Order: sequence, then C-alpha cells, then structure tokens
Amino acid sequence: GDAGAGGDSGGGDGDLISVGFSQVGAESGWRAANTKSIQDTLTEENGFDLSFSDAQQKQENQIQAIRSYIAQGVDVIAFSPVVESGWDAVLEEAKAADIPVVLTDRSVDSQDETLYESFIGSDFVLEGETAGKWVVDNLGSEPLNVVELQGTTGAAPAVDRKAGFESAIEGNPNIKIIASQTGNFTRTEGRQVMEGFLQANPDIDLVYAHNDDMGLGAIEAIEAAGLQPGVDIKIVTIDAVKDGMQALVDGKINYIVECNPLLGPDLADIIKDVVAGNPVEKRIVVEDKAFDQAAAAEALPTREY
Ligand code: GYE
Repeated sequence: GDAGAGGDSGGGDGDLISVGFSQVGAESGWRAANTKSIQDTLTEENGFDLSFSDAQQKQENQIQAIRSYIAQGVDVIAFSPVVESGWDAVLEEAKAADIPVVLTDRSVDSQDETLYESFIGSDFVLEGETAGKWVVDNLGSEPLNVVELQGTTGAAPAVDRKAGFESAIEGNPNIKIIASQTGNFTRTEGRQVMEGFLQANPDIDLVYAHNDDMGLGAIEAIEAAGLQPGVDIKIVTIDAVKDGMQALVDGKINYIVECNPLLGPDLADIIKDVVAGNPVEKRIVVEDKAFDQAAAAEALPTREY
C-alpha cells in the first residue's frame, strides 16, 4: 500500500510515512521534553518511519541533515530551525524534490511562504510580553535594574522574547535593562554570563532569562555570590519545565511564562494531513499559560515535563 493519497515518494517502506526530523540540539529541559514528545509520537505503531538527527545548535548541521533527507527521498521533512535566517536555498532544494516541509517550534524568516506547509509553535513575542507585563505590574513602582539572559543569537525565541519584553516595559521609566547577553539557552552559559553580570554590576534587581535553564544557571551564580535568588535578585523565566517550576515553588524564581514543548501529537496530525493532500493551516499557535509560586505549587505534581 501507499502512504496516503500523496503516495510513497520512495523513502519509506510499505505503509509507513518516512519523516526526516532535524532537531536543534539538546540544550535545555524544554528541548529534552520536545524530543521525547516527537520520538514517542512518530513511531512505527503510529504509521511513521522516523529519521532523527541532533544539530547541536549549529545551522550547518541542520542544512546537512536536510540535504541528506532530500537525498534519501523521505516523504516529509520536519525541523526546528536553530536560527531564523538563511534557509531559502535548502528549502528550495526540498521544494524542487517535491518533499513537503513542516516547521515546528521555531520559524524561518523566509518571505516565500510556499517553502513550507505549516508552522506549529508558540507565540514567543507574547511570551516576552507576558513576562514583561508581570514585571511592570509587580515590581514597576520603584527603580528596577534588569539583566537579560538571551537565548541563542538569531533564534526566533531569543529575538521575539527580547522584543516582547521590551515592548511591555517600554512605558515604565523605572525599569531599565542594564546588561543583556546570550547564554545560548544552556544552564552552564547562563551561570557564566550571570557571573560576569554580577562582577560588573553591583546593583542588579532582576534577571530576565529567555528560558528556565539559563535562569537555573543564574541561580547558581547568585548563590555563589552570597545572595539569595528570588529575594535579593528576582528572577523571571520562560518554559515552565519541571526544574524551573520546582525553583519557583522553592522561591528562587518569581514568575515563569510557559512554553509547551509537547508538539509531537500535533506534528503527527499535520504530517498525516500533508501526505494525504488535505489542507493544513499555515500557522498553528500553541497556547501557553504563566505561573506564580502558588500556581506552580498546584501544577507541579501533575506536570508532564
Ligand atoms: O524555550 C528553550 C529551548 O525554541 C521554544 O528552545 C524553544 C526554546 C526553549 O532551548 O528552552
């Protein structure tokens, strides 16, 4: 039999839909949960033959992986682009080979929307705005020196979470971002960058970290400097993975905006529709919540990731 109305383009065996997935890396708790969700869903039992590769946060590795999926002739290519720019050439190669592409988690800045079928992921600008709004509402009545730990340079969630936060605090003259640097979405770099921030700035009131892992690294640096995270220096992060939620419950983080990594089931549905020739939405926005300490304490026991 064939893989739906679209037929088997030669890569898969039998009825299975062959999918080549290029993952960003293994940089964070969020990414681990996202990878698990994809690998647990795109199984043979569910009708998929998954080729999975980890790009170690390098665009050139992703481009190489995508080219090899094109050469294999998989039915569908899916990937989460590490950075926003520079994808047109390889996406055009996929299009020329008649292999549909689905974007998950992060998007590309290509002007030509025919280069991919669909993009499923969170609204990162809104996440940054939600974080900034909480800071304005809860800490904005007095001068507040903010340091920012940015995600991977050029990555959609880093660009958008920065822009969203900045737009939310814009109208409040008390709130100032006094330092901003990438920590590459990892705990280790979050700690290292925070150590530098602490050495250079005697008066930090708040850390805004683009993900939980960098916030958790900042906690280590703050404690090593003899200060109390969550009290002497407040912390706001994005993701709401278990380790972050635990730190929020423990009072070391003050607020977390959620970013749901469990994209596997929706990705599976989109791929099945694409292969069957059914229309799919160009943009599917994942809904996210946000947690203060009480909400985190309530959610943590049944948290899936
Ligand atoms: O927030 C971060 C990860 O692209 C939404 O990537 C994702 C981000 C997530 O490294 O933890």
